[in-house]
Amino acid sequence: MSTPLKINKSGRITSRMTGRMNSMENHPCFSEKAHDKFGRIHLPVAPACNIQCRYCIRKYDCANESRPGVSSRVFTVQEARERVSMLVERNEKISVIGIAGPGDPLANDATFEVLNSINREFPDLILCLSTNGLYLPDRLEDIVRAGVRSLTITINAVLPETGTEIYSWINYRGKKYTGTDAAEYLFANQWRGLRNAIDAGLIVKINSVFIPGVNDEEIPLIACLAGDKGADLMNIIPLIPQAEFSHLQRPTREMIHALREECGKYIPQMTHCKQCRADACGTIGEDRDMELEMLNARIGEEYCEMV
Ligand code: CLF
Ligand code: SF4
Repeated sequence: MSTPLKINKSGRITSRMTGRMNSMENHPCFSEKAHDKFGRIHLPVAPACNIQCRYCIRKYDCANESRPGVSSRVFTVQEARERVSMLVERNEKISVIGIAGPGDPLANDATFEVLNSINREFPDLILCLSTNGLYLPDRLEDIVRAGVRSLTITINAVLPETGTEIYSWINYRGKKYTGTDAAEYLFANQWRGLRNAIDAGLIVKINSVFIPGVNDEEIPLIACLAGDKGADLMNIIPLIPQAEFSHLQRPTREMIHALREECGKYIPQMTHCKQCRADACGTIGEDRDMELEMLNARIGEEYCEMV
């Protein structure tokens, strides 16, 4: 069941579709026009992951690297709530609260506690999740109930054989899988989750990590399938050579540009991604240190109490 365009008697687009359009227009990642007008806060409440990508190194005490999978520390649910309350009031540009790790949001129950709580307190903020998709079919109802409006699924391959080169293992419903079994479960859930999320009215982006010599030939196929199923946007992310892929080259700008050109035939391409940290805060590319922002907010409050 796809989301119908709902138009009322006076010709106005209503309900869920208006929500979708607002979410797209005011989201700094989904809309290039919005990327310097609006900002986002990533809440690092999700340290655990349910799969192992061969390019991933997670760090929970890292101040000086700027890439996905790192954060200064992991927040408790209470800390995450406090930060949103304080920082949103001080920064009118924040339109999105996202959970993007440092692990997989759907492998951590704290994700849902935080989302439910923020949705109750700030229903106008766009809630955003980024996931590998393994648990998407299982948790979609919870995601929708928590008020999430935008979703990113990282899909790196279509063929299970390619999947074995990218993923060491997955852990699904208490069982560990490796090889093509792991890839088959993961891919089936990613595509099913994608279709269900679109049907549920979420705006959906696909992230694909461009791993030269491993999945470059499959990325256009991902673009074609995702576009065909109704995903809104694709973000081709150049590999950061590390972990088991430390011997590979990061793709050049020209390589990325050529692949985006090809994939753009099937689905709109994102070109302004900055591969953010799991605790990013502010506008894309002009991140602030969230702890420093909190300190300033507290000093400001104390000053107001004194005068
Ligand atoms: Fe964060 Fe991702 Fe939501 Fe954006 S980031 S969870 S969709 S609010 Fe954006 Fe950062 Fe690129 Fe991600 S620039 S890494 S695409
Ligand atoms: Fe790392 Fe994300 Fe892959 Fe998990 S899904 S291993 S957090 S890159």
